[in-house]
Amino acid sequence: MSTVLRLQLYVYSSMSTALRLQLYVNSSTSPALCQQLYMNMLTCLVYVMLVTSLGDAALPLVMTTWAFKDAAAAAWEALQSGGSVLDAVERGCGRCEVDQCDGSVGYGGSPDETGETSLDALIINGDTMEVGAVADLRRVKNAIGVARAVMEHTHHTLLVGESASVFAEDMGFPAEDLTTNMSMGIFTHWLKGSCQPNYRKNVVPDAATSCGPYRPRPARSPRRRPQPTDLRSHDTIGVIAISGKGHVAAGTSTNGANHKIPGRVGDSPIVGAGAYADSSAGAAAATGDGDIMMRFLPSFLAVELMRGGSDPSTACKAAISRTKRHYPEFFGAVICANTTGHYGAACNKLPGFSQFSYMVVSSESVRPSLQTVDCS
Ligand code: SD4
Repeated sequence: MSTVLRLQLYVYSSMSTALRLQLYVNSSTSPALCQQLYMNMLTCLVYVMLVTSLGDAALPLVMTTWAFKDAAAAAWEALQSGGSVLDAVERGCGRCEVDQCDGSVGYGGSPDETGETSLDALIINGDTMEVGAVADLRRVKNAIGVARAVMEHTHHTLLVGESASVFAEDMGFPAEDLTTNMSMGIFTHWLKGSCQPNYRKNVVPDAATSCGPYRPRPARSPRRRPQPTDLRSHDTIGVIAISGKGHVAAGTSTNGANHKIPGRVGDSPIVGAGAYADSSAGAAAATGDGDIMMRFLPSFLAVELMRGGSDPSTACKAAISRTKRHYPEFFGAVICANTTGHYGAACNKLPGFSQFSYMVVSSESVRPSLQTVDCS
């Protein structure tokens, strides 16, 4: 057979496998058959392009919520220097704790009703399903480090409040004042403004106009107060790290919500809410209104959907839609990645929040690249 044309097409799919399409044509092949073969090949190509367009896919992969570039770089650097995915998550979150990312991670942000900053953090090992978390942590800056210490030096999953701080000090974390001029300024401004906004409802004096102390309001039908509106300025860091061998880890760190009631714990340190990872499926992390989002375990839901075959964007969207069904006005976003290195994100569209930014680093990009997704 005299080959007159051999057309080869290699397509590298997202799963790090190469697809090779070859078309052999010889002089006895009829033009009609040639055309048919060529069309078939094009169809194949379109199919593969569709599959690969679900998001760039390359491992290892690091993803963070928001435009936290330095945190993404720190996580990536940890992987590149031989660290584990847990190291990457810890380094990424830890970077934001030091940098006080957006004022909503680490010390000196989100003063509570008494002016104090407290921290929430979580880390999860998707290989072993070990989890360490701290909530309402006081006096200790490195919340993600303490979360990891809970995972590695206890059989518990979550430590909270003063006892978590004592645990941290015992583990060698320095005790420091988390208050800064900035957090004090936010707090005094809030006090001067009659403690508006706040998270109280059905109390006397009326929480919509006055500071506390509050008592329950003796009313027959509790009045539903709308969710405080200008409490969106909080941007938790969530980090997902997936190694070249498919080890998956995730974590979060945040100082929660401005003017929260002391003792309040958000979604970030709650496994399945703030983050989730399972090396047999993928990982997800959430940011936004934790009081609402934690009721729906969006990270767990997204990972389970990816396990069932959903692509990461679809899984993230479904996690957002589940919450939205009950709370159409909630503020939130989710990032998702599966074990093949596909990733995606989704967010709930609100006035003033139509796009969500997140960072991605992979063996393809090497430097953190800013990605955005349109909210819906
Ligand atoms: C919380 N989810 O404590 C955190 C805050 C946050 O973007 O993510 N803001 O509710």
